[in-house]
Amino acid sequence: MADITDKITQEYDASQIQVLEGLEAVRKRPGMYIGSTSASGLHHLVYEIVDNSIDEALAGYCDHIEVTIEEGNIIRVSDNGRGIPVDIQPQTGKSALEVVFTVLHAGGKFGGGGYKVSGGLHGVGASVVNALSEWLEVQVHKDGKIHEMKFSRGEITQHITVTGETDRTGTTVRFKPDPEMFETLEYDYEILHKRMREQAFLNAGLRISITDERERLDEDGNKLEPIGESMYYEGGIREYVAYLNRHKSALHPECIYMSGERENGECEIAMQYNDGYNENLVSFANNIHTPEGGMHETGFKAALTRALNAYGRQKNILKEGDSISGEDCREGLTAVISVKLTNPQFEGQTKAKLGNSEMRTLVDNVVFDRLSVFLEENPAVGRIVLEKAMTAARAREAARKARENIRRKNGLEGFNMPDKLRDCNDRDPALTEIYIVEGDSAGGSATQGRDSRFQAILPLWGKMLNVEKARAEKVYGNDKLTPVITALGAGLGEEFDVQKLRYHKVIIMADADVDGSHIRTLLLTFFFRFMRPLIDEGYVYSAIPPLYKLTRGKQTRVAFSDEERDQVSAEMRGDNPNAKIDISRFKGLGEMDPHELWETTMNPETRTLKRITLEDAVRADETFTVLMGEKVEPRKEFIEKNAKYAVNLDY
Ligand code: TSJ
Repeated sequence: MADITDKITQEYDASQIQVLEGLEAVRKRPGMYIGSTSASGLHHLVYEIVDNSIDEALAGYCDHIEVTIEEGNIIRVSDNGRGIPVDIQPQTGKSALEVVFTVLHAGGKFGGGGYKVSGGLHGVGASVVNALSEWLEVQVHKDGKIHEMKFSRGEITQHITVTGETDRTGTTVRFKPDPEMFETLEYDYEILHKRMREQAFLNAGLRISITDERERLDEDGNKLEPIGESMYYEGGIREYVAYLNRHKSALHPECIYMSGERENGECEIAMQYNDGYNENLVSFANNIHTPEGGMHETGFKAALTRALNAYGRQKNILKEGDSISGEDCREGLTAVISVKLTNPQFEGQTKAKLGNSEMRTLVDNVVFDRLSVFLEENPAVGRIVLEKAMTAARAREAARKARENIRRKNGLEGFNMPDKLRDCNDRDPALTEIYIVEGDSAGGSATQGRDSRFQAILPLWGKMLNVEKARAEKVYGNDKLTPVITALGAGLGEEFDVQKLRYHKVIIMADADVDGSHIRTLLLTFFFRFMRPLIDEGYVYSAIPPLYKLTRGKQTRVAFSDEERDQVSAEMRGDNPNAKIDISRFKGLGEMDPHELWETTMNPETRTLKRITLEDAVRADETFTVLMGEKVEPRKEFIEKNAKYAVNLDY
């Protein structure tokens, strides 16, 4: 008897040690498991938990998930699934519930059955979340009872306990991220909301609700109601496409939906054209966003081009010698591609690209077959789509001719710099920078204040072109943007070549007011759409001019925020509480003298630059679409909503 007890205790100890070593590894190198310990990692914890409930929904046992941000940045996730099994399993002497939260990569391995594609992908993260939480508690409603278990930093603090009776089933997890592990603990409702909406779109018929219960006060200090939204999309990715096109004018009322499956996976595609010129492809593999594309996108593009060319020829819409390229076929197209497969291979720098070539074949076959049938059955839509692609093809040809013209006029490439450009002396792009400055007077100060060895100045003035409505060839002829294109020297659109870039820092310098943020939005949108590698490779910056100037006698200092103003003012006052400190607000860059501008905003030793991220550019592009797009309603709404925050349009 003693022997047996001993043996069990020993085995238990051994597995217990493994468990602790596993979770210790997570706490030692959290970045390995959740990417980072910044805000992104913090939000990742929620996705890891929610993914488990989504798997339960995919298995067909759960149709509602609730996500709540509680006071104190505690997260609660609740579902109405079967409830994690709580009975002790003979092989391990542990419950599935305990294993899920204490063993690394345990999820998805137990239970059996379930959805064939979800295995091994989701549900691996509960123990990671547990290890990185100051505390975590889980409640399982199952078999008429409420079962509860608690943990702290991955270690059990309360074994499974029955705390009451229930007439429903489901799982609820609450956790508080560990302050010892994360740089920030503040959850961003918008980030979680966006992710939950995306998941609701991807899982048709699943309701996902999100609530932010944290206290919020209005200007008068009164408590505001909690915010939240319950999201349920019967139409799944069809509704996703409609949502992505919500600020655009669609060319055909219904989106085109296609789906199909093979033994190794399944795919769903929804697409709809709008009257704009941008391509908006959003793809997923096993509900995971793949912003870098991959095989499923490749298959889609190839089949779309083939199907449209074949249809155009067959119906004699495309004449002898006419052809439409892949890009022509995707002008003004919004599409969502979602594939599900057993063994997804995620590749690329950010593991955001799907490598499985069988998904190319699957999506290609499904799209070519289903789209051909659709066009045959909907000739009115077929004609509209073909016309759109043919117009794009003609525009592209015109743009090519315009580019050749410009080249011929300029003679050899690289000479003929814009009149307004005050170039620098150094010619090595790696060492030089260009300031694109709003307004002639600020341009003057910048030209006088700069270090002309490595800093070039290009002033822009007047109203910029509305890029949303403009095609490439108009951009070429535009007198505001041509100097930017010529000064950067790397071309435009498909021909943009970052190797030819003449400066490795492209710095937008505009006022911190509404006009300034408009110029920034315009330039970022332009770069995003026509010089994308410039953004992707991190060459674009925003200069940060100061907001305040503080003077005490002969001493002058500046401040970049209200807090800094107060702090600097206190420092300048020192021990002399009666000192008179004059505080003035800079009204604009044009108001600063060249020396001030150099010291505060241009001198690499003392300035602050904000590097523009892809996210900043996407945000600018969205703002731009709303502000300048064809649709009046969203624009009015946006301006009304943001009127009092106009200054925050700043990127
Ligand atoms: F993983 C987790 F603990 F973080 C978590 C799991 C968190 C949340 C909010 C929910 C869940 C979860 C797990 N919801 N539903 C389930 N389902 C199961 O674990 C389950 C239930 C029954 C059976 C069965 O075969 O009877 C199998 C499984 C996998």
